[in-house]
Amino acid sequence: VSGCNSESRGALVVLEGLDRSGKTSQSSRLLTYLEGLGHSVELWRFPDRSTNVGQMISSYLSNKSQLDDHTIHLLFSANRWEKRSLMETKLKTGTTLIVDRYSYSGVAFSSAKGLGDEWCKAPEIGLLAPDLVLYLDIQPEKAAERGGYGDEKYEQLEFQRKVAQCYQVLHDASWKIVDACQPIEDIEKQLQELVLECVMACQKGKPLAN
Ligand code: T5A
Ligand code: NA
Repeated sequence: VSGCNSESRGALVVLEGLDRSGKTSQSSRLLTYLEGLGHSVELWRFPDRSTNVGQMISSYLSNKSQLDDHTIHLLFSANRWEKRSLMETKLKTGTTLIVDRYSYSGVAFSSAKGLGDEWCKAPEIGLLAPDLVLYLDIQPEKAAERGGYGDEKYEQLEFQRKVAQCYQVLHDASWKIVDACQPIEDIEKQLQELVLECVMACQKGKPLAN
């Protein structure tokens, strides 16, 4: 692990927000930025559609299969659990992970369907806690205008309005809320500062939490 002493660990940085809020665009910019500074860094995303569980999720999202709301919730969670130990290894050996969606998506999208908050949170207990959550804040109406929604399950304005409300009660101390309606480069600059500060704190020994 280049340039790191054995004590220093990577940071777990999560991007959250509504569909079309700009998470994927900003995640790849952050990757380029940190790589440019010589950090060991990887870009991850959930759902991870490459696994068997991920393929079931992908089929559901593209309306090729139907699943009970509880079942799909547990599959999204299982998809994070199947990556947990690799995630811990990467972080402990000094690699920073930029993660496009995580547990907050899991809870916000399922509670927007009417499942209970506590029930939604339960299977997330024991996953690694992010060091920083970057919430890309956009009005559902504005997001819907961007490049148009595709055919995926949740890409509907009425549903995204509910998701936005559900996200609002999930904030915790790890969250930074960024206005996602600014120009891409302005958002990029703000995220760079927040992430760099977080990466430094983790290198200096901020403990990894569940
Ligand atoms: N889900 C996910 C659950 O229900 N439970 C879970 O546990 C998890 C993990 C997965 C779906 O599954 C749900 C949530 C989702 O509905 P996904 O594969 O992550 O979805 O796809 P989306 O989040 O929908 O990804 P999108 O590609 O729609 O949105 P992004 O990544 O937020 O946005 P991005 O960067 O692709 O940008 C969208 C468009 O906007 C433009 C871009 O160029 C692009 O055209 N754009 C901007 N335009 C103007 N100004 C800016 N600042 C812009 N930034 C980007
Ligand atoms: Na995306």
